[in-house]
Amino acid sequence: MRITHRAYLSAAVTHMKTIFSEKHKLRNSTTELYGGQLVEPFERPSRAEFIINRIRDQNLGPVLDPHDHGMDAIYRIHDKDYVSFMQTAWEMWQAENFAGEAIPTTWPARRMSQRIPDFIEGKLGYYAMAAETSISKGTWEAAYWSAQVALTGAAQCRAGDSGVFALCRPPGHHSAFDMYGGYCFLNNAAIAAQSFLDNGAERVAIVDVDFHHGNGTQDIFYKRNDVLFASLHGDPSDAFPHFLGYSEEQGEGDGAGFNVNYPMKPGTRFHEWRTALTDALGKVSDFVPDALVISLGVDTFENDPISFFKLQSDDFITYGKDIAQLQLPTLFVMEGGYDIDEIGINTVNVLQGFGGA
Ligand code: Q9C
Ligand code: ZN
Repeated sequence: MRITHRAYLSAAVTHMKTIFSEKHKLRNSTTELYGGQLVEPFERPSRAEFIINRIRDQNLGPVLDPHDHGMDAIYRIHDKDYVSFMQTAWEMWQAENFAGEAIPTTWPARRMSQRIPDFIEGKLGYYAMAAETSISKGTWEAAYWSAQVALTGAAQCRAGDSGVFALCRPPGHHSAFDMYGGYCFLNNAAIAAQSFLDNGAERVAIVDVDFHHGNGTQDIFYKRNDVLFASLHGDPSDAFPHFLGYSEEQGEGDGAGFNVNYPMKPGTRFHEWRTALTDALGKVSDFVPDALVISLGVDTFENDPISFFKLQSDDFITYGKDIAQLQLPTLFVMEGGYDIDEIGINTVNVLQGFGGA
């Protein structure tokens, strides 16, 4: 028998399951429109590799492949015509023999027609909420499996796990009913939340701790009272997605009061951020949900290359513990985080904090 001392050396064993698919690698576009140039995308395959490696090094728990839950759960959140567009956009773009990846250039702006054009350039502008996100070969397949990772995580929670990590890539929270952008194509957290409701939950809370406002998730549930959405993020006046995420956006109709935004200014440190989190978690507790979904972005980190909060690595452990205090079945769904060197440490710190490590 071979004896290894790995288990003794590892800092913590929390036995949280991770759902992960190698299919994320199919999302490997080579261009992002940034600062007037085409650069290597910040949202790149190595992000997921650093996270999964850290999970394995720390013996967080078993890593499971997703089950295929099919298209129905996706259509519960997304428009069928939008999904068809996503499935065929790269083929349509290629048919035009353009040299580069698919990037929109024209939008249905104020006082223009909202009809969906036939030509691919027009369709891209219609369905995109931002232009940094190039579509390329494999984008749809990766997005599909990312949603299946979230759905499988939700199924594990329903089966009785108190905390599960859905290592989704590409991320999802900027994607709405019929919109992509901000590196997102399908809203994994929203799809998972809806799957809880469709399998017996009466209420689900989503807390979005990614640096960016979860505009897609907010929009999807804005008029509903069965999903409480709370988001902590860079003030849209200063940060992407620029056009949603203000504190006065509190929900509409049945959803009035069930949307809560905490925009914060450049340089925000953990103490202030945690005050907002405490307030959000209090609202979650009052809502008495059957399950909690955390849109987990670690781009709040002080060294993140595209964000402006100042959280430090230990702070991620602290807020993981804060979330655990709610004692709700909790699904963590991976969103953003672009300081590749620390992304594994910061992400797993949240999960270990939650697990009591
Ligand atoms: N000057 C997620 O974190 N562009 N998406 C930012 C910064 C888009 C972030 C430009 C950022 C999208 C899932
Ligand atoms: Zn983000």
